[in-house]
Amino acid sequence: MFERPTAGPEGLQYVSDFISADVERELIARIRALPLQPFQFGQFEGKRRVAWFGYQYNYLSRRLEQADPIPSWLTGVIADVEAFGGPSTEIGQVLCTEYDMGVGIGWHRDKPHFDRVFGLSLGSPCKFRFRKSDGSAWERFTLDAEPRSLYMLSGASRRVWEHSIPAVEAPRYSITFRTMIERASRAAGQ
Ligand SMILES: O=C(O)CCC(=O)C(=O)O
Repeated sequence: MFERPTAGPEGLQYVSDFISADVERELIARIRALPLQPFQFGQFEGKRRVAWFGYQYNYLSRRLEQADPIPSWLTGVIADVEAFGGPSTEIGQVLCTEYDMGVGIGWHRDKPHFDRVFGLSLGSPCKFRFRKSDGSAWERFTLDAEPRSLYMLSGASRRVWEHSIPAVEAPRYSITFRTMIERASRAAGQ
C-alpha cells in the first residue's frame, strides 16, 4: 500500500486507496453540503470553493484566526491520517475544497503557521505539480494524485518546493489536514 515516488521532492509520501469508494462518496456528499465559499486572498477571490475548520488564514490581516470546530464526520478519517503520520501527529486544521471543472490552484507553499500537510483527493484525478528553483532553472516533478489517495508534504517538499494543480478535467474535491507548527515545536521541547 505504501508507495514512495521513484523521484521527486524529499519528504513527499503518497499512498493510493487510502479510503474506500464508499467513504469517498460519503465525504464528497458531506463537502457538497457545506456552506462552501470562494477562496479569499485579501481583496481577490479564487475560483475554488472552500470551508475551513480549526483555523483559517486571513490574507488581509496575515494572521491565523479561529474557525468552526472540526466536524465529527471527519473524526474517523483524521484518526487514519494521524496514524499514517506517525507518533505525535495531531491534526489542528482542515480545509475542504471543491474544484469545479476547469479550476485549479496556482503555485504556492502553505503558510508557515502549519507544519506537515496531508491531502486526500476525492472525485477525480489531478496533476499535483512541484517546482523548485536552482537560481537559473526550475526543477519540476508531477505526482498523479488519484481519487481516494493521500499525499503527505513534509521536509523539502513542504518548505522548499512550491506546488500547484492545473485546471482539473472533472470536478475534484480535496480535504487537506495540517498539523500546527506551534504544537510541533512544543512536542519537540522547543
Ligand atoms: O487540493 C489539493 O490537494 C491541494 C490544496 C492546496 O494546495 C492548498 O489548499 O493549499
